[in-house]
Amino acid sequence: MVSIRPGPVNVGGIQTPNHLLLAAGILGTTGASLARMLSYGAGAVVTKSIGPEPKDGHAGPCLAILDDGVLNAMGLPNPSKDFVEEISPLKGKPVIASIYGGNPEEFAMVAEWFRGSAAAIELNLSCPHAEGYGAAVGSDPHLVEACTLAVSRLGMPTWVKLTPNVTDITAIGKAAERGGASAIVAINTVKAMRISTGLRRPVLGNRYGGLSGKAIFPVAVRCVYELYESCHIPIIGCGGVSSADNVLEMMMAGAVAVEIGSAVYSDVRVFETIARTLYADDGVPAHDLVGCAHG
Ligand code: RRO
Repeated sequence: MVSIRPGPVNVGGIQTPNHLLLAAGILGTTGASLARMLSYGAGAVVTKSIGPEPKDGHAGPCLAILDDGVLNAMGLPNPSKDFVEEISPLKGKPVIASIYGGNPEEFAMVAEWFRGSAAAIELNLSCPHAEGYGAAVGSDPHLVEACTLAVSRLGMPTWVKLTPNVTDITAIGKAAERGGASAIVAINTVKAMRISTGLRRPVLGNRYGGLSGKAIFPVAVRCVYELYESCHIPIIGCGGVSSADNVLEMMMAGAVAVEIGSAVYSDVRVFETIARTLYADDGVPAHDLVGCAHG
């Protein structure tokens, strides 16, 4: 397996010590858990998504652990503006605030709360089960462009996390680019469901949820590959990454870095585990690999 030379990386307008970032929604609800993931080798950490009003989330069950993935319908639970104080001790660290809103004004308002405390903003335009939010907004290129512009014009590095649950993800990526995004994050979870044959009912309280983990890695690679062919801004690969070889594959598809989520459930030190095989002082520069699978 090829190795990468270690060293600082510029990821969508922020400096990180490596290519391995913590994805939104995993251990991102407290400043302490985010600090812990940084101390365990995450190059940057993304918070749980924060919105304009506090939200309790969907009725349970909210999570189902499957053979090759995780199905969730948390329902955007978050404390809204109070979360700003939660991450204030991490000021100056590579913390990215994931935010959601129902329109450009709400996105701009929530992003503004994090000015000075977050290194970048990640727009959640992709949660698959949030009425009026997430993919409900992020499937419309005009809304994606407008929401992205409302945040990018504030002057903070602006990442846009895309849904795979659309016919043409490149149309959404290009809309984010037109809106001034510094980077695209691909992908959020894949809309999915399971039914308990014993209970004859859907497993999740919300019936539908989002699938993450190893099962969606090929979908994520396909989306990164397509976006690389159509967009000119950096792409951060996300979805089922769980090994150093997965990181290389994402880079070859076109990702400059990756976000890791579900793999943290089975190895809380997955960043160090992956880094041990991914990096070597005599490795190749990462930029030699980014997009190299394109002909
Ligand atoms: O909170 C959730 O249910 C959730 C979010 Br915000 C998201 O972006 N993706 C997902 O699968 N679940």
